[in-house]
Amino acid sequence: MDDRTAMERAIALAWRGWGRTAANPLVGAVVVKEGLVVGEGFHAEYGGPHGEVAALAAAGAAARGADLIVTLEPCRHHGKTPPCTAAILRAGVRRVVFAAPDVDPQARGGAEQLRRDGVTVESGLLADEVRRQNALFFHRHGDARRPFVALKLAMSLDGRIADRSGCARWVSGAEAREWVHWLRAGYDALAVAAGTARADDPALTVRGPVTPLRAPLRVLFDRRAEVPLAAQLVATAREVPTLVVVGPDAPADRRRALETAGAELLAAGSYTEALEALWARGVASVLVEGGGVLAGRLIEEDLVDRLHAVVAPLLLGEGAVGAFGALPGAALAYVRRWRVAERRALGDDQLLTLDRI
Ligand code: AOF
Ligand code: ZN
Repeated sequence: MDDRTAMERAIALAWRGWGRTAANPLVGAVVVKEGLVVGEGFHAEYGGPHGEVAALAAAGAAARGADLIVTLEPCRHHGKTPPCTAAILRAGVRRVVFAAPDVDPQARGGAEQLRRDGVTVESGLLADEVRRQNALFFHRHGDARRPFVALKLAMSLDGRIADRSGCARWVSGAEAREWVHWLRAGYDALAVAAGTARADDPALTVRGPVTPLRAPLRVLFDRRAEVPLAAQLVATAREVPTLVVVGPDAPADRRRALETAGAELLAAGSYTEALEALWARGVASVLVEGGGVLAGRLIEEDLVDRLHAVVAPLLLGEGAVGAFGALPGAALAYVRRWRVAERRALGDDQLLTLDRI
């Protein structure tokens, strides 16, 4: 197995930690000796063994003189677990190939350490892919003082998220809907606007292939605090943590009613302010699932880091609900182009994942 194939395998292994590792990164590793895989592993859970350590344990004595291909630079710190650099030395690994350098100030610097100890170290292979895989982790250690914001919209070919009567069940097919549950598992919070809570009455819980280590906080953007108390989000607020972002002049009686129902309230005058408050509360990533007006506003205010468009094979036509609300028109010559991070089929639907450049 060559380095690139091994790194692809390591990236695939790393995804198995999705929903279980936050605030830590997704990390996969493969131990290769004389072209053969002798061990592999991944970081399976926050606080548990790192990907490198899992792979080395699987390889056992075969790791001596072998190459370690790992998605992230090995750590050199004593955190929840001992340094990976020490485990690598102890195992007798000859060469380490990692994709992206670590950015955690406590953990970084492992490459330098390993070189000093006589290990051959190479980096950069498939680094962009690993950065995309760990966008939430890198964002957390960046200087934005707000959560990573992803926007997920299931839309028709003509960019509509609901028909002219407001019905959105279902634009996308079963496979795409299962993927959304997988996606939800990796986020600290899941958000919708009040209009969507009223029209679709979503539960915003994770009911898919991955059970997250911690259930995501549900966030409702409801400036006027007008969500019906019978809406699922409010009615189950005692079982699943729910936060309602209201405007500064939301009626006091409505606010009280939401609090009595078990929701946490946050008053904010703008989306930026709301996101900063969420960040301060420990929310480092939010998946926004609609509706179109909220989506348009977040795009307009340049608050979206990643956009997942699930395009279904249908057209909803005139009068149907647009995916980006009243997003102001832009001149083609100046409009932002997004970077394509992923495109693949989800059943009959097409997933297009775009990252903000
Ligand atoms: C992981 N898993 O596979 C690798 C990590 O608190 P600790 O001790 O688990 O350390 C977390 C830091 O270690 C994390 O922020 C990252 O910088 C580094 N590498 N972490 O959880 C792994 N390789
Ligand atoms: Zn480590």
